Amino acid sequence: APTEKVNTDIVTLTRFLTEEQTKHKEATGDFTLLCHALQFAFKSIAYYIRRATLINLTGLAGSSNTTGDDQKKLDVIGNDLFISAMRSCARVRMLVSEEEEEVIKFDEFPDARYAVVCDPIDGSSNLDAGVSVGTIFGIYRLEPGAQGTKEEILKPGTELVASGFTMYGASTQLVITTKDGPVTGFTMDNALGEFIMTHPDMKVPKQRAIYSVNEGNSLYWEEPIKEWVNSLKGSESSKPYSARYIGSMVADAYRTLLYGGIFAYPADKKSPKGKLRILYECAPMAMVFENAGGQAVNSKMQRMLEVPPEHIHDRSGIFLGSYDEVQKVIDTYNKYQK
Ligand code: P6P
Repeated sequence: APTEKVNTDIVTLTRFLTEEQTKHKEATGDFTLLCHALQFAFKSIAYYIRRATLINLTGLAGSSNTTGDDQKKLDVIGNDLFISAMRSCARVRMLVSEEEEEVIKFDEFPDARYAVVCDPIDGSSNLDAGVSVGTIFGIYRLEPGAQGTKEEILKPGTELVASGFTMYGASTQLVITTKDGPVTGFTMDNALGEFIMTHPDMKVPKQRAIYSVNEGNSLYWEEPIKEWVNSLKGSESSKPYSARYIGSMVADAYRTLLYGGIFAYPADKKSPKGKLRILYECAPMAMVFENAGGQAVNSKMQRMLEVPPEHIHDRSGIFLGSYDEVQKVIDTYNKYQK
């Protein structure tokens, strides 16, 4: 009897990283070891999030982070897991985390050549409601002799060597890209405990009538943004767009990457610098979307990847998604610049 067609040539993240390393003759393997530590951090965070309700980890941890948000126990655990994973691979010189006011320097590894920026559990305010949350990360290469000072990490996203995110949703999805490289998606197989390549060479659709923005802020928006959003609501000659807003950046970004459309968190009169962070939210996501054929700009319509942060928790407005959809915002904004 014919045997069931079984794919015996499964590409795991581990195999993908090995294949990537062999493409670079000069590679020392440091980046690969760093990515294995990242992989373990994602697996452990996924494990705790999946069990959070069961072991009642969804309450408040009684402490608050640098920005004063109520810190959930899982925020603390996610941050601690991430820090120990980055320290243990001995390939990271310094780490910037959304949960840490200052840079974390790993002085025990003075010759380590990488810096990592991360938001260990972005969207954590949604955790109790069971909404998908995620980890966003970026990897920079430091100059030889770097001391791990905060000035060394205040770089624009154009200097990222890799970035991506892991979404803890119905399944655990990892999206990763390298500078000028393709965007690759992996899905966690819980039985194997492995990330399996499921989305090779991801491309964001060139256009899609979906917009994702918190219209509760529209009172504070600048005129061009109000006009742009209103233009999406249809007229005699154009069908209205669909509105989709989860309120968790990784979930909104992942849907936008797969289906197309635009995600926006504009800077506004209430938050003149915007809400989302340049280093560990805007820049890593911008590189993913540019490498997938999309665009990412800030509230002045500057290319997001060229905007360096003034300090490690610096914020920015952001418009991210299908090339043509971001272009619509740019074109509307430019009408006001004459
Ligand atoms: P708002 C979650 O708190 C977060 O940092 C992002 O994940 C998300 O995109 C944004 O803030 C949601 O902000 O103001 O719409 O609730």
